[in-house]
Amino acid sequence: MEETAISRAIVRAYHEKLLDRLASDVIIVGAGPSGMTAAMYLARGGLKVTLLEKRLSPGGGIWGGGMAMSEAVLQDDALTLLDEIGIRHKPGPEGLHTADAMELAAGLCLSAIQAGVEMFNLMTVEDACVHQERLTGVVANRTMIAGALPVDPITFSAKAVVDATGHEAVLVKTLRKRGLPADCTAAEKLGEGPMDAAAGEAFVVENVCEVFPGLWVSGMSVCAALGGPRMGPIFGGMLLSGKRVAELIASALGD
Ligand code: 48F
Repeated sequence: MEETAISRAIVRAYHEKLLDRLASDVIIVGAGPSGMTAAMYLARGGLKVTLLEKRLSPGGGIWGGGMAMSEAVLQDDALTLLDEIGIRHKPGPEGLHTADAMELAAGLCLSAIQAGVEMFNLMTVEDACVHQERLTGVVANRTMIAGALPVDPITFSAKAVVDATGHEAVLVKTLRKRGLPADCTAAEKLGEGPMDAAAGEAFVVENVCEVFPGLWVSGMSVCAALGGPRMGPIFGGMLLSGKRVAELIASALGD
């Protein structure tokens, strides 16, 4: 076997995938719990879903649980979703439940990919494409290049984009920096509030929305975009927020 055959296999497979995914139905930015859940449900619904993640490993904040103790805490509402994708859980104190953080991160990742999601890691989204006051895609670069070298990014287009970048709310901040949307009071409140676990968990599900034409927020980005409270290391709201954004987008694209 020639070594170049190995290289040829990588280059061909990767670039076929990349070429195919320059245009998608939905782009999810950020492979945390909310982004992977949203991606999985949208792909299960038959949409072409591409997920861009800046780090090497998908999973976002799941891996470290709380203070690097790798257990994910979840509430009753999230158990059906865990059961659906085969992630085991145990009863914990005061009506809460725990799941192994590694199993949750890996299980969500596998379920999303097996549903048809194409994930690109080491891909940092740094800007948005906006045409006639609608978000039409994202601008991305290799994480190793972004901000480090004078190399231009490339673009990915989609009918709908989800900012699932967690506390960073990268796309929301990018638009806001440019004064978009001009009439959005929500954007003026950018930045999450102090910790209130119960209120924060409800907020990330109830306030999932299209913050700018073509751009939805899910997970912690909802709080960062709309001024909701942070909630610390509890993950049920993130999963349910991802599911909610998938429902809203499926319905919007179906109209
Ligand atoms: O932070 P993250 O896990 O977001 P989430 O899905 O869940 C939040 C919880 O983990 C945790 C919590 C609340 O206290 O329970 O914080 O809302 O995942 C966000 C993902 O987005 C990636 C980042 O590496 C992470 O995997 N990300 C961030 N910025 C970019 C990005 C970017 N510019 N381009 C691509 N990916």
